[in-house]
Amino acid sequence: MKNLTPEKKIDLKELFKDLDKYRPRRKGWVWREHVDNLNMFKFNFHDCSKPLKNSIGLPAAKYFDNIDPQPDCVITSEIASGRFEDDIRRMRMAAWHGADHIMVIRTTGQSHIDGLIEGTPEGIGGVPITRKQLRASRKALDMIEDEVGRPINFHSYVSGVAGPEVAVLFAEEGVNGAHQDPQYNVLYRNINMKRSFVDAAVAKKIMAEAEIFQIDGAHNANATAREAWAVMPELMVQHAINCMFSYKCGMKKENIGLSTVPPTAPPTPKMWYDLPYAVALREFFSEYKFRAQQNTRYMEADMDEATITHVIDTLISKLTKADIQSTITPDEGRNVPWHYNNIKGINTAKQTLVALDGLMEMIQLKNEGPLRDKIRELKERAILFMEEIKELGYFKAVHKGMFVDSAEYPERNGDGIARDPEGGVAVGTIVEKDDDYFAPVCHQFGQEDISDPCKAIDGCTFCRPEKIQFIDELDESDTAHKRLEKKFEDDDKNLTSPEVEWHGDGTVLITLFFPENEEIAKAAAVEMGKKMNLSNVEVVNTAPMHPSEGTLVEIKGKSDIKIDKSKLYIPPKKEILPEDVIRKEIVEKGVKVVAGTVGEDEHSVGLREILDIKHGGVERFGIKYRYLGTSVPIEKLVDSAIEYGADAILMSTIISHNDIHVKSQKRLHEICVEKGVRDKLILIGGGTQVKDDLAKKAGVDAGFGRGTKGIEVASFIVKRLREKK
Ligand code: Z97
Repeated sequence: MKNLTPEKKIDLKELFKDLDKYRPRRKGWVWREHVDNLNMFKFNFHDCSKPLKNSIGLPAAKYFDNIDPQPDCVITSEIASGRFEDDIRRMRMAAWHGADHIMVIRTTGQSHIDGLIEGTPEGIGGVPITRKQLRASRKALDMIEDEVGRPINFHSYVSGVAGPEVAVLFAEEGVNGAHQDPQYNVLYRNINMKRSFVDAAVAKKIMAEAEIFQIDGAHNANATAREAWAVMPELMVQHAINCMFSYKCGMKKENIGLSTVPPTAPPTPKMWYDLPYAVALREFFSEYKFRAQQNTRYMEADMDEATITHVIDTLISKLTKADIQSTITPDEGRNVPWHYNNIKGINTAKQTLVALDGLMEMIQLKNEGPLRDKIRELKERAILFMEEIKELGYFKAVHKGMFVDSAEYPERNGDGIARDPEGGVAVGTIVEKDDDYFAPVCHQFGQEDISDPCKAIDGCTFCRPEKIQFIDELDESDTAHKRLEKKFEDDDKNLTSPEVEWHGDGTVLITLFFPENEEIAKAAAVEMGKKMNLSNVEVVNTAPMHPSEGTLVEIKGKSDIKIDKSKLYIPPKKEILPEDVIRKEIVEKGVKVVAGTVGEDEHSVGLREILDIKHGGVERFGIKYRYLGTSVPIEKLVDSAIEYGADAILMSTIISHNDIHVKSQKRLHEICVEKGVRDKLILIGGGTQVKDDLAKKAGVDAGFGRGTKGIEVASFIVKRLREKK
């Protein structure tokens, strides 16, 4: 496989080639490489890691020499479009923004599938996935990690009654991280609890051998409980059960991660709940890793609200030194995780963590007062909970509905999730091992005292991966190639269309404000979408600004317009010199300009913006100017330039009927020639209708049209002065 280059899209046909021969190049989880005192531009970072080879920095990076510092905490992106062939592009975009943990999540449960189809029922976006999908994703990530210059962890779930088989598949295919928690299966998927723990023991053993990093499922109680903050004590107990069970199955503590979620969201007074909880967890589980995830329980459709909660949650991660910061797409509440929203989530985490660099060197959490009191209280409640469970036994405790009760322990509302130890999916399927039981596979509960159990079959698939059976596609009517036909066709015809998750899905999001109440605004917005020829128009968010004065509405819809790329006019890129270079040369040379609006023209705003320091005009770069005002005779501009010793004339014409702007430019050039100063002066024409090519034809050096920034003019002057030397 060839290396990726930033200018080129990933070649899916090439990616699929020889997949049967692909082998993952490493196993296990990789953390970021911390750098002590990282120097970037004029700044020093204390909590950052090795920078990327290729990346896209935060929007403000352009003011800071385009640096893109990477926090030392792993950043996760959850990708769930349901089509791995489209997800691959999203993974690449995510990696470029700073994600090094790519989690594929699904919208329907793998846990509902009882056995392997081929390889696994592991699904993405509700689609059962195959070895092919895992392999193609991991192979693409190999290339992507080379491109960005940092290892990327690939992650999915080991759950359901097919959990052990899924674990085998993941170990074979180089999956680096996985959720695994038997309590998840019991509580949320109603899998028989005995079966669930036996499966978990097998799965965890395999994961341990493959060094797969594990994340538990305690956070699901936050998402399920009626009052997500009331379950804090029990969550500690859930974490404890899974941590110790995993450790006893052979997992290293550093490969065990607690999945934590700050349980509240504004308008609650978040710090009173979320901070003590996070600190208490850190203290109880100091030997384990922390995967912090933002609160999604209270997220609905407002992107800004979700983002702000994410920032505050990330502050808590920083205060308690989380090892992995998960990011949810802020559109999760709308159930539309789109490409660019994955990136928004990653940027939110990156921006927050970088901004908080060094925070814990400057501040300290108080060891007395309300924080400590709350921590103590939470710990006491958790210990009491654990003691009751120990007395009852876990199975009986679950039977009694002790978990996910909406009251804070020891109070109980009696609405917990109760499961029957003799019920649930796959009940009665545990068979005790015979004394002479023998399984010829490594990393499983076979005959524990045999060192190489797979010798009997001449090697298992862990020892001899060439034995792995690779089936390209299971369902001939729904193959990756078939799904990609439309894309390949568009590529051949040079067509492009908007998308949010799948190639050319045509989805667009439109923001509208109506001076109406919410009901009218919603209905009007849908009508607008239809009149804009969109199909499947749906309101995804409304925000009343006032009960009657106005409502903001966001709609999504589909467009079938395709754009022919070969017919697009793409203006040539303007090469602008860096700010500090412009400033240095201008100050050295003492550049001066004369400026004015010519003809019968009283417009001055545009030209003033190009001149004044306030909005980044040429003055900002050290250019001195003499502004002559409006309706200036062209001759006066030239005389003034001579008298002032100017290097350039900036002549603006806004009114442009009869091509007056072109005529004025021609005149300016001629007067300068007549007065013998044409070689000395740089002549620049500006104005909304001005075009560079026509201006040059008229005899001036450059023309700047609508939307020009001061830096473009300053950069042009510097370049021209260099040529004149
Ligand atoms: C997260 N944002 O990252 P099924 N096992 C455990 C789980 O927590 C989950 C599954 C399996 C969330 C998204 C929520 N967790 C994922 C311990 C799901 C998935 O195939 O959907 O039944 O299992 O944690």
